[in-house]
Amino acid sequence: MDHKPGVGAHWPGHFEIAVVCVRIKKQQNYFLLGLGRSGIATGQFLQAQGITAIYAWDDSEAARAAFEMACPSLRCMSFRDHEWDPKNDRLIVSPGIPHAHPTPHPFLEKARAMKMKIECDVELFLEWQQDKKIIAITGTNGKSTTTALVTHILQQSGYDAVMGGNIGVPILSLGFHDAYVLELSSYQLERLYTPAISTAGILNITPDHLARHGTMENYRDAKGRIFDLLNMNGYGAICIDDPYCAHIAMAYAAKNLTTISMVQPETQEVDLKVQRDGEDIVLGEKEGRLSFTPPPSLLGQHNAQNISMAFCLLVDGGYVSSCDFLKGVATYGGLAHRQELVAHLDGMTIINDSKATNIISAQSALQTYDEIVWLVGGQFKEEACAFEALYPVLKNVRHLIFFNAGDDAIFDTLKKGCGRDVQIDRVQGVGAAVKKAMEVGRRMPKATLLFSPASASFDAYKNFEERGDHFKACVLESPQISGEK
Ligand code: UMA
Ligand code: ADP
Repeated sequence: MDHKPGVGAHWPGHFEIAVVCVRIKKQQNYFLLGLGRSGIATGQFLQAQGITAIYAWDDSEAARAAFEMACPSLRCMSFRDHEWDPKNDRLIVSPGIPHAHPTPHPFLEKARAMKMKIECDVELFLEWQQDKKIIAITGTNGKSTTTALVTHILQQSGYDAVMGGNIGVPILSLGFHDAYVLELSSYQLERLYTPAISTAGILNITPDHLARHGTMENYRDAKGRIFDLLNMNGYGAICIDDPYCAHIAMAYAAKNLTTISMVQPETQEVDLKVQRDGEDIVLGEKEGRLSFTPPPSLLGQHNAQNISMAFCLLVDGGYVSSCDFLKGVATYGGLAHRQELVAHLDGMTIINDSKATNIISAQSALQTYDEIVWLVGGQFKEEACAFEALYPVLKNVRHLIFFNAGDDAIFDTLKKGCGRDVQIDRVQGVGAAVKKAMEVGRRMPKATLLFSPASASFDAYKNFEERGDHFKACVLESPQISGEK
């Protein structure tokens, strides 16, 4: 175990820069495409490394202006006429800008034709901090929860640990620390090359982001790349309960991997079996098994998966003892917008699960509660027939409030899956849905008002955070609750 005291200083002006500069190649030209959060952090980081050959572009004028404000000595310029030189030019691209599907960005199409490698900000981080403890987590659902949980346990156990990446904090903005916990998306993973990760985990893989990856196989392979990025002594863990993860576990059998399962497959050997005993979680077999009650912030079968992954990464990975692990789990407070408790009122429990941006994440919320008033709607990503996957958990729903005017096929599919005793309403928008839910929830003896939209938020909001904040504001401003928070 490595419990070094924190260095405690951020990179600008700190003496370690002299050491790390060796790794960030100064003689190269850096081209930054996409100047959102990660693009700005990359510009600032490269400047702090003493690099001057930085060229930046974003298709949005507002983003270019914000970048020039954040990096005053840099000016944006289009790369349209640039002739790429793979030896001397590096192309650092925002994770969200496509290079293949659905339509490649024109600069990237040209760059690829000239054999340019497409990298992202995390690649610079892996080169820069390759001697540090780096724990990386991916999966379709549960990445942020597991990343935050792992970071919390490390911090509680005395580590100078920080988290970043897809969780919303550009990793290059974090400065020097002893341990980094990285949430990695498939968008980032396919732009990473340096094997510098100490410990890596894949939680689950279900259909998502198919527009960007083209096929499910491409999406799966992008996720699997996390194990290519393990360093020489690297260790990984993977939950093999879906066919895509089972495939990856086989493909990377030569690596030092622990397999996890919650469904006890008979056909495949697993290293860590996870079971439920009522509310309790039981990790492992009879001998050496660990049994504990999760805190209210980690209820449900899906969180048992997240906790068991954290266990493998931290305890099997040699970072903390089982005892410190349990202490950390017990004090984990949860993240906003992931089955977040908003209020208890008149017997109602009100939950904000705005981060449920696909069917499987909503499914995990629907199976966690009962007597549910379910608020569902937004920019659906999946076809109507895919919503049939929710039929088994609709038994927990007493009242369904569908808040889209369109999407008749999805509405009809959900309606068909609800029992005869389920009330169904259709309204327009989150505000109207909250109003209706508060009315019906109060008349029920013990309702859970569950805002778990099973959709992206981009129809009406900038992101899922803004949507969740709007939901919470509607709840807190409703006549039933204002004045008695
Ligand atoms: N842009 C162009 N041309 C294009 C498309 C985009 O110039 O054709 C520009 C946009 O104008 C924008 C920039 O590219 O200024 C990209 O902005 P962004 O919001 O996509 O990127 P960042 O702000 O750098 O955020 C990225 C991640 N975004 C995506 O992967 C889409 C963030 O993940 C991440 O938290 C952040 O880096 C810090 O590491 C967000 C996300 O939605 C949360 N991730 C997806 C998910 O979780 O499902 C994968
Ligand atoms: P991600 O970062 O992968 O999107 P989050 O931890 O933010 O994952 O959770 C997103 C949504 O998925 C939330 O609605 C949450 O309740 C649900 N969820 C969390 N963990 C899992 C899991 N292991 N399997 C399925 N759904 C999950």
